[in-house]
Amino acid sequence: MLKKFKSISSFQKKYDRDGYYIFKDILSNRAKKELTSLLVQSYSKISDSKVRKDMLMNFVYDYEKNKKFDELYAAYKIMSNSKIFKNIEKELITFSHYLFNKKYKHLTRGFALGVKNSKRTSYDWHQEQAYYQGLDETVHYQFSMLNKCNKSNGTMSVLSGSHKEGFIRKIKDKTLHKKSVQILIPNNIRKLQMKYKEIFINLNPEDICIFHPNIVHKSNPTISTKNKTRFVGIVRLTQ
Ligand SMILES: O=C(O)CCC(=O)C(=O)O
Ligand SMILES: [Fe+2]
Repeated sequence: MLKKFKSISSFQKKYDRDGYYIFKDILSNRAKKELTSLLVQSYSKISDSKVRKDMLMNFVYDYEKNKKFDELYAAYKIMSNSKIFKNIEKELITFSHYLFNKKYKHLTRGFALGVKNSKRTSYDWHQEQAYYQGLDETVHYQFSMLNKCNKSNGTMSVLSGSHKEGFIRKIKDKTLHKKSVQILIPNNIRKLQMKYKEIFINLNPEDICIFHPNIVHKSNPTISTKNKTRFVGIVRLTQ
């Protein structure tokens, strides 16, 4: 799934400084193909007819628009429990050991959806640590499952260096409704936005981003009229 690890000399310094790092060209062609076919298969399972690759973005956009949230969640479960996700997770466990010289294990697996004109699956500013309180030294990975991720299709952005704030305990729950993602936004977010630079995480389909549990980050609205949906795989590990 992952290409052979090259020595990544710039990693530690940049990760410590910025709170995130993008490993370029690390996901194998096989993994990329399997992730795309997983999307095709999973959405076909919840649909009456086969969903082709070129239909995926519009398919999810239409389901979201028609509030078919339970069906979308069913596809989400299929994907999170798939062999390909488990394999990528397994390799990221080995990879994390290589990076930090510490042992890691499964925390969660899944993916984030960004859908045009919908806020339901979109995260406002948050630290991952807010969702995993009590767990120390988690690591978080994100990778594209289909297309490039950039500002135009609402890729996540980070406040570079904000992990140095440590865990911010004063947070507000701004969750929209029962079937939307939980939003835990730091009370001092305006201050943080002034203090740290916002960076958009641009990912090619073969890249993987790692980020620190305390980096402040968020989803962004989809601007593109062509690429209406963004699919990003997520693997979270703990020690
Ligand atoms: O990519 C996104 O929309 C945000 C995802 C996120 O918050 C995460 O991966 O922890
Ligand atoms: Fe997050």
